[in-house]
Amino acid sequence: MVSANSLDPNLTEFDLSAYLEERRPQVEAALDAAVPMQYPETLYESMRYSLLAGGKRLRPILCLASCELVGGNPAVAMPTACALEMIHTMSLIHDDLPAMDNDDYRRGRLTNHKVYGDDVAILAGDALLTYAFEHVATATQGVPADRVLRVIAGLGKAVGGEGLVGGQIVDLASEGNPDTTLETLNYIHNHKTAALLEIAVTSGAILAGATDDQVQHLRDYAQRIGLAFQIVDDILDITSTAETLGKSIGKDVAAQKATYPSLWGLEESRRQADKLIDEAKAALDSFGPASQPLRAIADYIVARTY
Ligand code: GRG
Repeated sequence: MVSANSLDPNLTEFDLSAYLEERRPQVEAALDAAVPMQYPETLYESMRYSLLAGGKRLRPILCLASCELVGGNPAVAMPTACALEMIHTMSLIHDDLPAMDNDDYRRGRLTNHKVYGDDVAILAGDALLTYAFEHVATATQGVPADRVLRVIAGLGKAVGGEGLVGGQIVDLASEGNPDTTLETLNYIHNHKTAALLEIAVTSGAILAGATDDQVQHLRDYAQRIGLAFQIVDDILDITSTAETLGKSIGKDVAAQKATYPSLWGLEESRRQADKLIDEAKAALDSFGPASQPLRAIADYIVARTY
């Protein structure tokens, strides 16, 4: 159990494990149904290999939680939740390619290109990325079209040159440069990691008809958990094991990549992550007790071990 509201000890405890145990199978089933096996089998097998390989499903769960937070039925956000996981998965497939991070393991199993080859892995990523947008546009039901358009535009921005792709290219350019500044490191992770978490949180609320004010509070929350998530990722790359994480560890040091612990040390990195999580939860104050799931997820982000 985690304390749902660190600012108000009178709020009841929130059982995040039970919440995640309820949500994750819903997301798994929706993903399985959204990308069924079909011709050409090699392509769909490769897409499903990575999409249905587990993972925390954090982005879809954040999207469903923010939809519910502003009074929406989470079912209307499920196609967007699935699209977020499709985009996240494709970014992992491409990130693991020999031309990028060259990783052999992800989510506890061989990486996509190790099983299907680079050519198929690139195409599986492309197909997941494009289908994500199609899926939001065609499968979202019972939501005014202008909200769906806002979500599609937001996803495009989060993924392209002003989002994941922009962050990745600066990351690649910084490899081997131990003098990378904090400003550049923040640019990389605000784009590579926080941008997708931001649209995950705001999209669910937009679909449910959130006000601009509510969306802004959620954006403030998401940007902070996004950076905290990456700081913890960097810490775990040093302190955890490949077995626990399901992927190679210590690669940042080997590639001479600047990380938060390399700039700040482990203790200060933990302190900064905790501070961001406190700020993220404070951004939810105006939502009251309904924000318990998002508060608990923020706590989970710093407490997680994988
Ligand atoms: C998006 C068009 C497009 C291309 C890809 C390769 C690339 C451009 C971007 C890299 C993005 C990337 C891999 C960022 C790292 C984000 C991150 C912290 C991933 C780990 O997320 P978890 O821990 O993973 O939520 P699970 O497996 O639990 O889902």
